[in-house]
Parts: sequence; C-alpha cells; structure tokens
Amino acid sequence: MIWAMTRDISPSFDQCQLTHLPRVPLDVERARAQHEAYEWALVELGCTVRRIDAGPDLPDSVFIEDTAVVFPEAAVIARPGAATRQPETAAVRDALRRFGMPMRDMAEPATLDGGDVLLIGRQVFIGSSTRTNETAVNQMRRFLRPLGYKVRIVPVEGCLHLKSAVTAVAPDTVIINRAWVPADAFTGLDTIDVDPDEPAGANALLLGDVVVYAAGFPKTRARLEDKGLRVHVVDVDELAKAEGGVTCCSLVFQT
Ligand code: CIR
Repeated sequence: MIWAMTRDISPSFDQCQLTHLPRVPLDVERARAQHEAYEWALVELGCTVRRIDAGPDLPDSVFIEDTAVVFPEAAVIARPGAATRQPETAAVRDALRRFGMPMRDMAEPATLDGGDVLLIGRQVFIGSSTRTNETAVNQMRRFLRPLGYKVRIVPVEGCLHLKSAVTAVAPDTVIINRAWVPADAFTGLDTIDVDPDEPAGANALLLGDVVVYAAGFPKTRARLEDKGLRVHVVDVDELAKAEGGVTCCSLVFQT
C-alpha cells in the first residue's frame, strides 16, 4: 500500500516563514481548496491519503515533508531549521508510529528540513541550506550507512531547500536549476534543466512513473513531456506564496 501523509492547513497559515519571497496576503480558503485537490490527485495516482490535523498555532505545518524523512527501513524525525517549525514534529511522529515503523530522532544541535533530503535509489543527497546543518548530515550518515545508503552533502544557494533546486522525475533523471545547486553532484544521472523563465520549476513529486507537477511552470513541463514523461498537473500557486511546492505537502511511503 502506498501512503501519503498530509497535514491540514493551519488557520495561522498567513504567518508562515518566508526566506526568498516577499510577504503577500494569503487566501487560506483558496490554499485549502488547492491542498484538497492535491490530495485527490495523489488518490487518483494510487495513494491512500492520511491527513493529520493542523496545529492552529503552527503556520507551516501543511509542509509536512520537512518534519520527517521516511525510508523503507525506518523514519527519521527531523529537527526543522526554523525554530517556529520544531513543534510540528510531535504529531507527525505520533502518526508515523501508528504504522509500526522503526523511528530515529535527530538530536540537537542538528537541524534538518526534510525538503533538503533527496532519495534516489540508495543515494541520499542532503542540501546544505539555511535550514540544514552539517551535524544533521553526520547524524543521517550514522543512521543510514548501516542500511547501505550513500549520503552526499550538496551546497544549495539562492533558494530554500535542495528540493527547490533539484528533484527526481524518473529513477535515473533529475530536473534541476543549476544556478541553485551544482549539477556535478548528480553525475551518473540524466538531467533536465528548468526553463530559464521558471527558476522554481525544479520541484516535482515522482509517484511511480507519474510526475506530479505545479501548473505554474508550463515551459519546463513541456521539457518533461518532450522526454516522454507522464506529468499530472496540480495548481498550487497559493501554497507557493508560502514557499511550498508539490513535494513538501506530503510524506509518501509504502508499507
Ligand atoms: C518554510 O519556510 O519553512 C515554509 N514557509 C515553506 C516550506 C516548504 N517546504 C518544502 O518545500 N519542503
């Protein structure tokens, strides 16, 4: 069974953290409608969605990807880099525990947002960003080496997370904005560049052989489709005003 854990949008969503975008008014109801449509897209693509309640005082809690990284063997509970986001992990830990999976907790002074972790096969790329530090990378290495994963640290600049700059669109292919992340970190994989007019277009959620992708990047979408990839478009522009994308609104895992 493929699960997608999501989290409701908080009534305090408009107080979200922002790093690279100016603060603009957020329409919480519109964001809710887009979030629900996103959940239905995941259902259509074969996921069983489990939505957990929002924290009323946790503005960014909809961006559940940042609170944990779920590997087939164990879940790692993150320690988000923004202090306001650290209380988000408790409810996610409880929800994941119900699946009976082994759990590991990142420990202070490590900080890591799940948006900085890109898993491709047995390779784990971790973005060194404003949210994720080297201590976290070392802790991940200690958790993951015995499981046979190779951990690689990748510098990220100009955007929030590693997965703002690069994500997988097929088992051996990434979509990338090489202005934000060095492409040579991904040698051995095929790369598709974002269209220069769409720098934020590198965030895609690969579900089986379908790429879930934001409607806001039509030129980059054409590049994906030209490569023969199946793309399922979702409209998430209200969530994007809070610096969210398609990966960050779910934790997808298999049991
Ligand atoms: C934040 O700054 O933490 C949120 N406003 C956005 C988080 C987006 N997360 C992600 O892309 N993984």
